[in-house]
Amino acid sequence: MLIKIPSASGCNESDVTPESIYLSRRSLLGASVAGLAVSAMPSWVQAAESSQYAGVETGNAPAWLKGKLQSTQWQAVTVKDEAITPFKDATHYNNFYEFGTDKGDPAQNAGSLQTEPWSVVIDGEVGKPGRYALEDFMKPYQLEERIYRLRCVEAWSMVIPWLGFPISDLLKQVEPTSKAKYIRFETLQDPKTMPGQRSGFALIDWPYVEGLRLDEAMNPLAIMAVGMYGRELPNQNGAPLRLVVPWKYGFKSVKSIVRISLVSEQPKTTWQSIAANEYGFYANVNPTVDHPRWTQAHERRLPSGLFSPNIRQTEMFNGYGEQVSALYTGMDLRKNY
Ligand SMILES: Nc1nc2c(c(=O)[nH]1)N[C@H]1C(S)=C(S)[C@@H](COP(=O)(O)O)O[C@H]1N2
Ligand SMILES: [Mo]
Repeated sequence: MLIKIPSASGCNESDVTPESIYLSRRSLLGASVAGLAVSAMPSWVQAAESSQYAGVETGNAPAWLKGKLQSTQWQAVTVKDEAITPFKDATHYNNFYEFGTDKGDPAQNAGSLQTEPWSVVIDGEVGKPGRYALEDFMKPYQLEERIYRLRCVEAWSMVIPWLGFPISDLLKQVEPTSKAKYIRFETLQDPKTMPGQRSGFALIDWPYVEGLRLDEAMNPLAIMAVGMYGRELPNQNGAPLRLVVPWKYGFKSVKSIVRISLVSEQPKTTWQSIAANEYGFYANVNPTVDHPRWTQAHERRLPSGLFSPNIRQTEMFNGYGEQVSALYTGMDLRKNY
């Protein structure tokens, strides 16, 4: 479900919104215009330095992002009657093996990550290859808020309000050639600031790599995020730039990206390289295909404790089937897990 909250600027939503989302927002608007009009805009439009969410640690957004936070115009909510995960949990229960393998390690260790200056290389099958300073790379993009479920392959989940822009906007900028069939993303490799790469968590052949088929990347739900909870991304969540693909297991959503390549062959991705029988390239959330060592039928929604485990049924495509199932027509999702 996608809910549109109108912006203050009054610009036409079809100017900035992919059509499929635009349409579902419209049908919803038709149903309850009055109810939606009340919360007219994200609060950071009024007060750019503070978040509308409770318990959010104040950030220190770089200059290029401050302006973008103020002009964030759309809020697409894709969860209904599900609470947003508290900021504290979303930032202290992480997977980011470059900073250690325990859930608390990234929060503890990722302070060493230097996110300014940051540059992004665009290469491969593109008309406009190059290395861009992040502030230049980001110039064309209008930020949107997307409230999405995040389902880890380990069977826990959260609901996170991201700030980002559709990958389809990025693809328009870089101009893929006709040979481009996949998009490949690479995380920073810097053992000086990433202790997990020094200790040589021997399983992983750094840098962390992920990828999507080009049509998956074009789906309006697939975004590149630069913020969450109305502020910049905390380092442990993949600052300054990460992928968010809500219908796939969390490991597809690669963090701290330094290189984006358009390629003709399916890229070799990190978890698939480690254990191809457990982690596939597609990694679509699927309650009917179990991990070899545990069930994927249900999940623990964080915060979750001994006395309130907060177990939920896992949904096909993490609840986004209406928007994405057509990408997999005719594919055996048991084989292509
Ligand atoms: N570079 C990199 N990206 C990564 C990971 C990682 O270890 N390294 N872990 C992945 C996994 S398994 C998950 S579930 C999500 C977690 O994102 P979060 O910590 O922001 O919730 O990040 C993904 N991206
Ligand atoms: Mo994960």
